[in-house]
Amino acid sequence: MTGWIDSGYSIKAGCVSFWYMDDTVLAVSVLLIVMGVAGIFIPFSGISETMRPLAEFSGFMLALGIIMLPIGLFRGGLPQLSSGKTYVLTSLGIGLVSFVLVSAALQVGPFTKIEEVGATGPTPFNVTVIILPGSFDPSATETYSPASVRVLAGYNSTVIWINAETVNVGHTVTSDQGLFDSGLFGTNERWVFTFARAGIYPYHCTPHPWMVGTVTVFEGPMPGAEA
Ligand SMILES: [Cu+2]
Repeated sequence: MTGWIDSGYSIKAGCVSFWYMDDTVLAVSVLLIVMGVAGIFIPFSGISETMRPLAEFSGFMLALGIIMLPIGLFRGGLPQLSSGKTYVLTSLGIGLVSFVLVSAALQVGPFTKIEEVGATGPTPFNVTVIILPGSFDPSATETYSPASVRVLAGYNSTVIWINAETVNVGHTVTSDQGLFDSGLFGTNERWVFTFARAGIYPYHCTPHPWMVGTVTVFEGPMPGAEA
């Protein structure tokens, strides 16, 4: 035999060819399997999130390739292998097909539903308050922006203050009730604070008392949460 992909002759130059392949079907099936595996592996490995919607289609390609593979391999008849090799190959084939079918039926492994990947609950996000340029000016009407934020404890109760001054000026986020104090943070710097309990938290800037804001924290069920 001259190579693995070698069809048409069962006896060539006195050498019995073990494989009776259909080159085209075999090539297409291998291509489908490679594309299917890649299409499943890449999204779920985290390399590329944008390919995730392709995963289910890739699973279909993989299954089609697995079905076509034996058709391509054994078109001219079953390979003349020793009983031991035939047993191993048959077992591997049945095992692979069973794994794919069972995992597809159970919706596990590479066939996990796309919407079930990642966090199951609502995704927490942060609230940002910008300290506007010119806040250091006593005549400034807008300083903390927005001046009043309403958050839900444990859901979006982490607040980020960003000093967006265009000149070098330090500001603070200081609780009127003495509950928290950022200390001075400069231009383009930020301060982060997470509120754990419900309440109304007025705050101000220590060197610029005209700068005032309020964080109102609520407690309750998370939006979209069950029970
Ligand atoms: Cu200030």
